Amino acid sequence: MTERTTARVFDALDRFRLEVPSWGFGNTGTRFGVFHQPAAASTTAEKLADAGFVHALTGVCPTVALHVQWDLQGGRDDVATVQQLADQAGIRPGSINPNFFQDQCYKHGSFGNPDPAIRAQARAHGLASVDLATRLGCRDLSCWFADGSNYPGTASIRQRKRFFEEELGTLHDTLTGDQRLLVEYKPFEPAFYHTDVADWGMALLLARAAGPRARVLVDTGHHYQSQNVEQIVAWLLSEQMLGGFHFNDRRYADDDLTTGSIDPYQLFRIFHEIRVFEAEHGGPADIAYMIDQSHNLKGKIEAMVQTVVTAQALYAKAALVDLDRLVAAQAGSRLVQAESCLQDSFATDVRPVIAEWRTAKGLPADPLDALWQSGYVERITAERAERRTPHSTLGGVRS
Ligand code: RM4
Ligand code: MN
Ligand code: MN
Repeated sequence: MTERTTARVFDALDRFRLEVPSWGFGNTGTRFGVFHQPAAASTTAEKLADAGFVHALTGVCPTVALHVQWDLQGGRDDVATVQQLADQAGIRPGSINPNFFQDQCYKHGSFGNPDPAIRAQARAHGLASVDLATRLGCRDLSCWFADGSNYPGTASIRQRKRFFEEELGTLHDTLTGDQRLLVEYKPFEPAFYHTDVADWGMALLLARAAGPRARVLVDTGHHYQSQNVEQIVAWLLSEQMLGGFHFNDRRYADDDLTTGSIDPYQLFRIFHEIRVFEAEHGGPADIAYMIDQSHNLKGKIEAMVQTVVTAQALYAKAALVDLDRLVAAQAGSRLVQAESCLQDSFATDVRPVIAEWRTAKGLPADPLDALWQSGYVERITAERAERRTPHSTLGGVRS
């Protein structure tokens, strides 16, 4: 590796930070069952401790996404404790994820619900979530809506769109400082006929209607098969509307598998689009990189560290693309030369230089190996085995 490539990778890794989800450390599964892991976290304290350990091993995960439903059930009363637990774990609260989907009242939707009383309930929860974000010093409110319908004719699609515009606007207007409202989309599940925020176009229009602090959140698993996700990313960048990501991989639907496990080239291509945009704009894009995964079979912490290491490698590979050569090849329609720019970088083994970067930062050169050597999982397994109560999310279903 030349000095120039090493410098590029070092530069890229210096900038790249990833947020881990608190819910990725608890017992979660599929709609068919949850295989309980004795080391899984069952309290917010345990989730934050595990997230802190991931940060200690990798050095790039200083924040943890919190779910109001699972981590801040006591609302304001929980703020001091959560803050203190995060301090102890050496991390900070990151994005705040309100619950617009799990309560019984949301059977027919939250912001899209035809019943004004339920919309008001969802509104109050949204506003309370912004208040929690403010108290915890969090920037992003990440909103995902399960809203939709299962049968044709059962819901007024345009009326629900209007309700969403109104409610998101109200939520948006309570944001302060540099806070942002992130609107996540998902094509189906739990709704199977129509979903109110089904794709990036709908999320974009709703975010625009909400106000200038709203952006789109791209969950990489929330697309139809074979959809070109990097094109969506490129378009959102060009519209200045890309707010962040939920990374995970998938083979079929919203599988929430570890990032890069099925199609690492896709995440590389996404990172490439971002890098080209940043190169053209002469500075970093304002993007929150977050993980949204559910590890049913792999060890929770192991899967999280593996995800971080994989994402870093793909980000570093994307930083190696020779943009001058690429631009020239594109301009001359030299297709194979242009394509090779991407493929050469993707094929480069960046692991040694990433290990060097980690060592230079005083981090373990191989975070997964450091995890295996640390005895951490064995220790928490013993500590947690006794007082285990299964943590069930989405009633056992996680998506
Ligand atoms: C959704 C989506 C959201 C997550 C919920 C629980 O599929 O990915 O980000 O909060 O699941
Ligand atoms: Mn998500
Ligand atoms: Mn999902």
